Amino acid sequence: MYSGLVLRSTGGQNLVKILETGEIISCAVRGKLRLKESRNTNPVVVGDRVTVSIDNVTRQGTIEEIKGRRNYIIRRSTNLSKESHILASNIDQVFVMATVAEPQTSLMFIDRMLVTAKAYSIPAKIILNKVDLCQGDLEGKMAEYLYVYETAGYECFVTSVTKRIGLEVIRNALKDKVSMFAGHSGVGKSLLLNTIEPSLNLKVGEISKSHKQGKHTTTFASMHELSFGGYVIDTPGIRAFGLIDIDRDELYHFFPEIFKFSSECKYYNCKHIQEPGCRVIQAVEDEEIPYSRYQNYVTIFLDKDDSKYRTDDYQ
Ligand SMILES: Nc1nc2c(ncn2[C@@H]2O[C@H](COP(=O)(O)OP(=O)(O)OP(=O)(O)O)[C@@H](O)[C@H]2O)c(=O)[nH]1
Ligand SMILES: [Mg+2]
Ligand SMILES: [Zn+2]
Repeated sequence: MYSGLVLRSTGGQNLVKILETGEIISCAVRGKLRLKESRNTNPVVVGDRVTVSIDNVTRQGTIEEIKGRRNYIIRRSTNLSKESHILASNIDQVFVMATVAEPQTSLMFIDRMLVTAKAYSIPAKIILNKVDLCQGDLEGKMAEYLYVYETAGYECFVTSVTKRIGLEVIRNALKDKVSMFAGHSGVGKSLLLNTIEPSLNLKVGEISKSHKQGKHTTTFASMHELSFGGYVIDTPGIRAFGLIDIDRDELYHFFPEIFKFSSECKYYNCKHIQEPGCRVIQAVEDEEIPYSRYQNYVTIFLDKDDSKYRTDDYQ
C-alpha cells in the first residue's frame, strides 16, 4: 500500500501522486468505497489523502481508502438543486479572485465565499485582478472593494496578471502551502497560475465580447505542485455560490469584523439586526464596519431559503 495525494478527479478516473515515489498514476476507486460515499456526487476530491494499491503488472492504481479530511470547502451545486459538492479538501488557504470589470464580481459573491471559507476554518485572501482595466469609475470601484475588505481585516492583493503587476507577493504567499483559487469564470485564475509557474500550461479562455464574462474554460479542479514549494488548486469558474452548513444564529461568527464588535452588544444573544444597544450597528454607523458587509450579513441572515442552513455531515 502507498500513500497518495489526489491531483484530479473526473469521471471515475483519478490522478494521484504517490508520495513515496513521486510517481503520478491513474487510479480507479474501490467499489465499496464508491458505495459508502454515494450520497456525495464525487466520493474522491482534489486534495484528498488516500491509500492506494498498485497492480505490479499494469501499474494501474486503486484507491482503497480516503483518509480523514482536515478540512474541505463545499457549496451547493446550483442555486436550485439541493445537491452539494465538495470543491477540494485539505487546503491551507483560499484565494478569492475577483474583478470589478470583465467580469464584474459582486461584493455579495465575495462575502459568501468568505463566509464559507471562515465556516470551514480556511484562511481566505482576496485578489483584485485586472487593475489595468480600472480607469475612471472602475478605479473608484476597485478602491471601494479594497477599502471594504481591508477594513474587514482581509489581506488583499491588487494585481494585473497581463501587465505583471503585484504577482511577486502572491508567489511568496504560495510557497510551501496548499492554496486554492476560486472565483467567477474569466477573472484570470488559470492565467495567474500559468504566469507564476509557466510549466503548468493551464488552458486560458477569452472574455466574451457581448457579455464581458468568461466562458468556463477550466472545467474541473486540478492540483499542481509548485517548483518553489507548495501546491495550487485551479478550479472552474463559479457562477453563484450557495452557502450550506451554516447555523443562522452563528452567521455573525463568519464575518470577523462583526464578530469582533459582537462581544460588546447589550444583549447576550444579540443577532445584530435591530436590537437596542447593538454595538455592531453602532460600529456600522461609525464606519468601523463597512456598510456593504453589514448589509450582506443582514441579507444572508434574513434569506428565507432554508436549504442554505441545511446541515450535512461529510467526512
Ligand atoms: N486585461 C486583463 N485581462 C486579464 C487579466 N488576467 C487575465 N485576463 C484575461 O482574462 C481572460 C480569462 O482568463 P482565465 O485565466 O482563463 O480565467 P479563469 O478565471 O481561469 O476562467 P475559468 O477557467 O473559465 O473559470 C483571458 O483572456 C485573460 O487574458 C488581467 O490582469 N488584465
Ligand atoms: Mg481557468
Ligand atoms: Zn448586536
